[in-house]
Amino acid sequence: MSKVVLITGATAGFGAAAVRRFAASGWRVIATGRRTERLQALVDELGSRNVHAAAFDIRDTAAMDVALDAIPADFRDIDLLVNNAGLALGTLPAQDASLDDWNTMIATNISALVTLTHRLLPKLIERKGAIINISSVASTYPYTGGNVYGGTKAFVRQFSLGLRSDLHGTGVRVTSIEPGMAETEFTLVRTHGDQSASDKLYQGARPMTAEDIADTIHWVATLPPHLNINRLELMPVSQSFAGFQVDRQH
Ligand code: NDP
Ligand code: 8X3
Repeated sequence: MSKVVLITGATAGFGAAAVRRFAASGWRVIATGRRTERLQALVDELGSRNVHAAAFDIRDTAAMDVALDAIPADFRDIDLLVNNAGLALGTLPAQDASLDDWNTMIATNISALVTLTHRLLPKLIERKGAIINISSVASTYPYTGGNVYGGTKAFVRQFSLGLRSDLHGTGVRVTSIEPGMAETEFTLVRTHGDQSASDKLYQGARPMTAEDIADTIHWVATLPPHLNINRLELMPVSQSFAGFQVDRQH
């Protein structure tokens, strides 16, 4: 019987590419996200024997539980959880940022991720499975306007390392993948729908692609079971680090 992966945030970007990558190598995939029509398009493209669509807002724990209870028998033995759903909202410095945006990021990137992980841990332990969490380079390198987004991704990285420790002896593997700039709908969402801002950021920058990250997730997941990648940071060649800033006015 082929393995089963549950991928959150499967309606776009890394998640949609990961659904295709895992389905192509024979995994059965539970694809989640809010946009039902996009999930259905994946089922139509890849087949209902290979993909089960579970549409819910990941911040809604009751809806999550209904969706988990409705997973068909063929997809219930989950071997891998890919916690990918997430978002950045806004690029303003903390003093000008929206508190609603901050709370949405915390609810999605942290609270929903830990809730789903908690729900699936018994099954993942039973299966000697794996968890791959999508963090970000923003978890390590601060930048102006990254405030709460970077904080949520630092949580994801540290939670991943903590899980490794707690799951010692269970055979469950845990990885934090920390990508830099990749062209997806990420910037469109971050700018509240400003397509020109998104196009401008990626234009000429040779960003990573969703497929680059999907291949990386798939590679981590298919390593021999005695190997654990703890953290994996990757960037496009065109992106690197900037220096500190110094204020000479005050
Ligand atoms: P996209 O915006 O293309 O995809 C985000 C996915 O998250 C969508 O499928 C969306 O589904 C889902 N999602 C967001 N909010 C919710 C919600 N409330 N309930 C259910 N699903 C939700 O972005 P990426 O593919 O780029 O991002 C994937 C992950 O990678 C995120 O965690 C992001 O922070 C991280 N990341 C992205 C980088 C980049 O440069 N692109 C770099 C580093 C990390 P829907 O809207 O249908 O619900
Ligand atoms: C997304 C990468 O550099 O925009 O997590 O924060 S970055």
